[in-house]
Amino acid sequence: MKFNLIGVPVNYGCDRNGAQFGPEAFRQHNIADLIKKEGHKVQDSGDVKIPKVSPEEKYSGHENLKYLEPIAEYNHNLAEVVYNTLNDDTFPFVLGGDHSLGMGSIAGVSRHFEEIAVIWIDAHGDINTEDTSPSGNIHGMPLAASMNVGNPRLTNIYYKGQKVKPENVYIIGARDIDSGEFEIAEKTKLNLYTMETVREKGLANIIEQVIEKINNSSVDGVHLSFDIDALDKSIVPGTGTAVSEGFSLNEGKEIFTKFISRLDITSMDFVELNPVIDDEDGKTVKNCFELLRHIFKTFKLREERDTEYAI
Ligand code: 4U7
Ligand code: MN
Ligand code: MN
Ligand code: MN
Repeated sequence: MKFNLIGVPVNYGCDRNGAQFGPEAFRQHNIADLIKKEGHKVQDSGDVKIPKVSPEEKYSGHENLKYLEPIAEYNHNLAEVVYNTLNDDTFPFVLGGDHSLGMGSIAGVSRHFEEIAVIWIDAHGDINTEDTSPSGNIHGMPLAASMNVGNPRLTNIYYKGQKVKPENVYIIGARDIDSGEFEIAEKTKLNLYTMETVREKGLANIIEQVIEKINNSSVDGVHLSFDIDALDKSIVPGTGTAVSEGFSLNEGKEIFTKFISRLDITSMDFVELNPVIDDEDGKTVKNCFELLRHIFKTFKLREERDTEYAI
C-alpha cells in the first residue's frame, strides 16, 4: 500500500502545551522507516499549516469555543490535503496533534467518498458542543461537528453541513462522557459502545457487531480515528486527558487486527500524543510505536491476502 503521512502540529484544541509536538516525535522515531520496513510505500507531505495566534485571542471567536477561528482554518487546510491524498490513490495517515483535527480529516474523507463510516476509538465521546462542553476545548467536539451538530463555524468546515451520518458513527471504548454528550448520543442515534458495554459483552463481540453493521451498510469509505487515550492511563502517560480502565496494548492490537483485516479502512488519525508529559523512559512513544508496527503489519497481511485471491 501507499501511505501519506500528514502532520498536524496543533494544541489549540486541548489548550495544553505539548500535543503540538506529536508529529515531530513520530518522525524523530522514524515512523516512515517503520512503514517501509513493513513493506509499504510511504510519502510525507509535511505539516499542515496552523495559523499562529496568541493566548489572548483564545476566546475571541466564542466564549465557550477556545481558538475557534484558527482551528476552523487549519482544519480546512487539513481537509484539502486528505482529499488530495485520496484522489491520488494514497492512504491518508494523519499524525496529531490534538483531536480537533478529526473535523478536517473527516471533511476531506467525506468529500472523496459517497458515504462514509467513522470508527472513533477514544476514552471520550468527543461529541460536545459549545452548549454542553465543560471546558470549551474543541478537541472534545470534532465528532459532533462532523455530524452537523454544534457551531456553524465548525459544522461548515471545508464544505457546508453534515460530513457523516450518525448511523454510520461508531464510538468504542468511551468511559468519560459528559452528560450533554449522552443526550447528543441518544438524540442522534449514533452507535455508542462505552467501555462498560465492552466489558459486559466482551471486546470480540463488540468488534464483530461493528464489522457486521458496517459491512451491511452502504458506505464506500471507512475512517478510523484513534485517540491514544483509549488505551489505559498506565500505558499512555503522555497524553493530556488520560483515563483509567482503558484498553490494554493487546486489546489495542486485537482491535486493529480485526478492523484492518475485515473492513476496508481507507484513512486514519493517530492523535493526542503529548511527548512533553511522557514519562522519562518515553513509555507512551514506545507503546504507540508498538501499536503502529502492528497496524502496518496488518495492512500488509491484508494486502497479500487480497492479491492472493485476485490471482
Ligand atoms: B479528547 C472533555 F470534559 N469531555 O469536552 C471535554 F472531560 O480528544 C474531555 O477525546 C475531552 O481527548 C477530551 O473537555 C477530548 C472533558
Ligand atoms: Mn480522548
Ligand atoms: Mn478524542
Ligand atoms: Mn485527550
